[in-house]
Amino acid sequence: MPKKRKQKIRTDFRKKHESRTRQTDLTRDFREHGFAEDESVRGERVSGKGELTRKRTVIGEVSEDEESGLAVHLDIDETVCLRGRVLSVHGLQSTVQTQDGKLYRCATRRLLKTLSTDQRHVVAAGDQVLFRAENEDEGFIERIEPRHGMLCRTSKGRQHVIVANVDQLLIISSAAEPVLKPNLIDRFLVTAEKARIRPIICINKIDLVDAADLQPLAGVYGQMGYQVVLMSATTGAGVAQVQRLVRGKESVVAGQSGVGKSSLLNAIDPELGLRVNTVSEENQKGRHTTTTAQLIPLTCGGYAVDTPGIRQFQLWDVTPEEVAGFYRDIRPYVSFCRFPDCTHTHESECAVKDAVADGRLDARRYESYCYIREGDPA
Ligand SMILES: Nc1nc2c(ncn2[C@@H]2O[C@H](COP(=O)(O)OP(=O)(O)OP(=O)(O)O)[C@@H](O)[C@H]2O)c(=O)[nH]1
Ligand SMILES: [Mg+2]
Ligand SMILES: [Zn+2]
Repeated sequence: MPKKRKQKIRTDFRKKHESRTRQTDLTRDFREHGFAEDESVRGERVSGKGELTRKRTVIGEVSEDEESGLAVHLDIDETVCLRGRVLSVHGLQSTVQTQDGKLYRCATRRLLKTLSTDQRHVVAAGDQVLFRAENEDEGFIERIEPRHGMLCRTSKGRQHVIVANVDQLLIISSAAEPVLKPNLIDRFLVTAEKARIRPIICINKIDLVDAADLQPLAGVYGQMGYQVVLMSATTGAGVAQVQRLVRGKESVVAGQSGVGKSSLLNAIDPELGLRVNTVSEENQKGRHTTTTAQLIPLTCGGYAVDTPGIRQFQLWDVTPEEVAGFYRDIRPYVSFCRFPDCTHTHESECAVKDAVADGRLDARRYESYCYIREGDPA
């Protein structure tokens, strides 16, 4: 547990006067990205952190563990509160489930909303919360408990917590329709390494290709110690293996639209009946069928979190210097570079580049490292 100390805190508040102008059409953004917004705003870092200005003093505890999300632990009267888990968030309302399975529709206390300003939404699916019940099925979220295992991305310079408190990340990609994007897998791997969530790489739709063609790629990831599953939600190949991996665990399922995230969950647990949709014939892209992240209890035990497909996945709070450390295959070489601050891009006597040159390091992985380091969108 992180150390806590009770004190008055000067908290950062969202700049109320700073209007966030929407430059593009909302509906179109939603169709293209699954999340209603555009991704064009980029900072000079690999990933953004919001700018904060206004301050206000509140009473609470400061968590010294920066990664837990909300750094302020508010003082509230716990005796009048219920504990619950946020199953999903719809705009200003969250669906919260108590331990005995009751569901409440909850709004969020105002103070919570103004705290911790660099988040896109205050409450995230998967959050453990304390809430005050107003009646049988409605309430107010009073506090969000410190988070672990968060899947985050940058959204208009702010942190978007897609889901909190999960054990593992199922990175779903498809062998075809839509075309396989290994660089996106790498981006999710960086996120998983940073968040210390176990990544599992699932390559779906192997029924559409010759599975032998996928072996080199699967081999590269396997050698780094990552679990790789070649599967097909349609034929059922590999589904039992994924089912064993998710049983009793909390897993978030992420990837582009149309790769088969909801189909995979339906294959694992036919009771779910999640909505799926065909991939567009003209551009081979998904149709953003799933629109909100939601926690789903699995018959085999544990939870899965289905998420909307993301076209671009911009990392949150990763600096260029950190990237190599999140590449398991590059990391072992960095201490052998001539310059201690080597970026492994243009320097001479770079052990990383030498390893690429003589085939010890996969050239595609190195290229994807360079892209991510530059902060280019996937
Ligand atoms: N051939 C083939 N098609 C698949 C497979 N898995 C899923 N599909 C199809 O791919 C399409 C998209 O599947 P979904 O499960 O909706 O994809 P998703 O990743 O949940 O997409 P979003 O919710 O939009 O993010 C559907 O037409 C599925 O039937 C597979 O293993 N093989
Ligand atoms: Mg879906
Ligand atoms: Zn180097």
